[in-house]
Amino acid sequence: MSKLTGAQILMEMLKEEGVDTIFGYPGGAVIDIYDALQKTEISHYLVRHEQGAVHAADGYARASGKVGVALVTSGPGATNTVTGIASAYMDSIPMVIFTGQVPTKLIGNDAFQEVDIVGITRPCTKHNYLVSDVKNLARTVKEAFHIARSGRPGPVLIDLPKDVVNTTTNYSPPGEVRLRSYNPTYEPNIKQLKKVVSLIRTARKPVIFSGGGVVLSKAHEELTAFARKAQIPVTSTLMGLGGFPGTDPLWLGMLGMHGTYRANMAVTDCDLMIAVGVRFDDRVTGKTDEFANNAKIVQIDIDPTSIQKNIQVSVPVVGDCKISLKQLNELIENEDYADLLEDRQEWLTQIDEWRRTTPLAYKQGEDIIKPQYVIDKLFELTHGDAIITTEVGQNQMWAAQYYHFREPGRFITSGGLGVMGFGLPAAIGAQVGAPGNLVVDVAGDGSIQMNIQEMATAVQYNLPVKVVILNNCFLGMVRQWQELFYEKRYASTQFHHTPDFVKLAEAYGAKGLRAKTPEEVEKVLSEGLAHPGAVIMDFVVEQEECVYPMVPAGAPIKNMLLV
Ligand SMILES: Cc1ncc(C[n+]2csc(CCOP(=O)(O)OP(=O)(O)O)c2C)c(N)n1
Repeated sequence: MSKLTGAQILMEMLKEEGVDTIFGYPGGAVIDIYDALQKTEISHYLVRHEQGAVHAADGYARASGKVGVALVTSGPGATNTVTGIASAYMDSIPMVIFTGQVPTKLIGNDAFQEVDIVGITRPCTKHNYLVSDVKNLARTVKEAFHIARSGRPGPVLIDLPKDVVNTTTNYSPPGEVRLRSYNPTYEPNIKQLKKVVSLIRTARKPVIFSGGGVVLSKAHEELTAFARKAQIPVTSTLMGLGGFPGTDPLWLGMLGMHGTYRANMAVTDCDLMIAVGVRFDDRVTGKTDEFANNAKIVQIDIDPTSIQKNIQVSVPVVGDCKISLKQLNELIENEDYADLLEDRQEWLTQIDEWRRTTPLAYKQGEDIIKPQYVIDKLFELTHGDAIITTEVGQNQMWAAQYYHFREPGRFITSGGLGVMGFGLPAAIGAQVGAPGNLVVDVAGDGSIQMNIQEMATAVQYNLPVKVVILNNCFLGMVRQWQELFYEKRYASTQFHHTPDFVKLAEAYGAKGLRAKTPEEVEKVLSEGLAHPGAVIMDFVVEQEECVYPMVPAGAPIKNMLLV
């Protein structure tokens, strides 16, 4: 057993947990931690705002499959992380956030840069800790990583008072974590799965509804095999994109407020819904009384508290998505579904008809760039191989609708909280977590200005992230609501001044490009994507374009506005 300071113990534990990357921002309360960190092999990325550190850790976690780690100081450093933590919590992203804290004897005294970050983040972390004794530090770190990555993943925060970090104590690595009240169920109940198999046999109009849980548990291969074997069409949430190939004939497109016509109609009409790794968010269900109300609903999820929370289900299955789908595949392997596939033909034909009725149509004229066209071209030029992060608003929906994701970890978006300013720092994290990949942030001119300062981080670390701004001079998504539901009263959604993004890119040391006409789109994209460093591409697009289809908030999802 050796004697180490709290800061040194923290470094030992980070190594033990396999951490090689941290995103952070220093301050007085964490200066000793930074001093210890400097002496390790762990890479630290100095961001320009603590919110950026947490979104970067989020993007890193999603692109790499590892736990994202952020380190910030006390007080304002800590409060600046809250949006990022809440976003990761809503999207179930594994993350550990270390915050500095004033010395234990000053806690509660309104000391300089003191804030009760444990209290503030209690409702938006999976768990959080204030370490008040250095002897508990190693075990706390071990538990935090275990909780963050196991079961339904999520962010865990550890608050570290300055004296705890400075005090010396005996250190030996803690053993296995055992938490009495926390034992996630990974293995599904086989009887429940057998019920699912028999429901598939009797169903005439089945649908699979896949969510972020499929992406997080990397169950995409199992899901694809399952859907193909049972010939069941698949739709997904925004977070579920990439869990099933967006180019497969069984793919219905996304469900919900901006879902495709065929997905929303199929779910309204289905007689069996197999929901995997979803929580039935209101953006997806619309009016819950009319959501798949002719269907038997199966819900497979690792988190028992999300089952039955918003929607009544017939067959609950608590378990890991990947393990559950693997077992379902084994069960249906022995089923003879040949006759059943014939019965399905009518359903699949109906879906094909819906597919033809209303595709995501738009007309690219000669003068003004349509935002959808930019994403179409981006998909074409990258062959669908890029990692796409998004900001929030119309840009996010167009990215979801027109970039056809084939694999998990390729669409990184703030799904649950919907944070403008997420995309650029998340792109930085994704680029670090999946080096060698092309990473593109699809942005609006509003959102990009929320964390634009992170361009400096990208340039400092030679991270070749590409930003595609769909520049409509509006807070487009809010303007769209005002157009459709407030008789075009555009209250505070128009920007009367926008910076010159090309010059801004150059000021940060990045490359800046602009396209003003449809014929410039491909040229700018090709040049920007091929550039070896960070780039901002500013696309001056149709100002009053809307995202369609659209289901008005709270309406049944079959009530779509189509144009
Ligand atoms: C931090 C934050 N503030 C406000 C909102 C509300 N909001 C949602 S979409 C949107 C407009 C986004 O505008 P822009 O980034 O320009 O993208 P566009 O919709 O035009 O593509 C706003 C203000 C939000 N989601 N996040």
